[in-house]
Amino acid sequence: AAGLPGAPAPFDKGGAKIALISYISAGDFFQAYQAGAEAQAKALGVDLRVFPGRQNASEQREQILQAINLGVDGIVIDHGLPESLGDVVEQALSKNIKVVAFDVNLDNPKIPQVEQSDHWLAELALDKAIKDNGTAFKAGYVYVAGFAPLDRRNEVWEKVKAAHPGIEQKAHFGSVSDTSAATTADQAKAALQANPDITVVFAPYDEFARGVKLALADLGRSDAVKIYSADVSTADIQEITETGSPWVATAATNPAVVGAVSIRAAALQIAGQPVPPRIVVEPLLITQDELRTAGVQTIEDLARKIPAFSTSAAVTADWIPAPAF
Ligand code: SR1
Repeated sequence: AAGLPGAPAPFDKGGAKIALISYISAGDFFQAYQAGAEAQAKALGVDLRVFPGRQNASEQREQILQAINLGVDGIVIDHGLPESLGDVVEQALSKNIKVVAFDVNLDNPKIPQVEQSDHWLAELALDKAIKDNGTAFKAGYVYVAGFAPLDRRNEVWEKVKAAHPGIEQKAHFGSVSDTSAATTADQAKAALQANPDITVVFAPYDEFARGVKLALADLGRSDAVKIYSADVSTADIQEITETGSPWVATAATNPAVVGAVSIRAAALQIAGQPVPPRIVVEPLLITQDELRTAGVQTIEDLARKIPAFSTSAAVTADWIPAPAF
């Protein structure tokens, strides 16, 4: 790989090696995250080794060991189960491999944590739900415990329910797998049939929202329920803006930016430069009304309307070139 003249070693000569080790690779969010990581790696002349995630904790451990054996300079760990990663991550650190965590709490001061400000993200979506529906409604909630971003969003949901006793959670369901949307759709269908008075669903992961939307379409009830979510992709924008869609708002970052930020955090550490312990990419609220009014059909349209959506000033330096998304 080409070097970056004037950059600190090893980036001046090119060929620094970073492994991206994901727990989940399926779905729009994770594909866009990976694409952003690849774009930033290319701009830095980094040899990026991507290990696909299949929601398999022992496979992810094995991949970390493989990356150590490959002699990588850095490892980005994207989601995962902290309890199964601690010892292998320690092995990497002991070999002076720099580690960055995205959305997995490795609870180690040597490992910077990248996140999307999940508390704020949930607040944005839930403030909008309250603005649209008031403070008394029957809700469905899609949540799977054990994933750091979902656990953080859940803290906000619990606070909102405590602050507004008129918000009654009638059903809780959800599934994270390589078929999250389809499995969640089956669960949502049963929950919505059993609780026909649900008018709002908080589904803070786009695969969840897609599943709930599918269930409502199957039940012929898309006009009776509103969905508030997290995440955005071109496919999501199409589902949100289509005629009669119950998916009315989402709070999201650009996942490609989060991927790029994760690589920059690893690169800065490899170059021996400081990185803060918590690196946050700020989300924004995206509503169905705004998307339709502005004629936004794709992520690229969104980035053109809101330039801040495609950049982040987090963990950058003048020697780090901007990625081309
Ligand atoms: C299963 S965790 C899914 C979430 O991870 C990322 O933080 C995305 O925002 C997605 O909602």
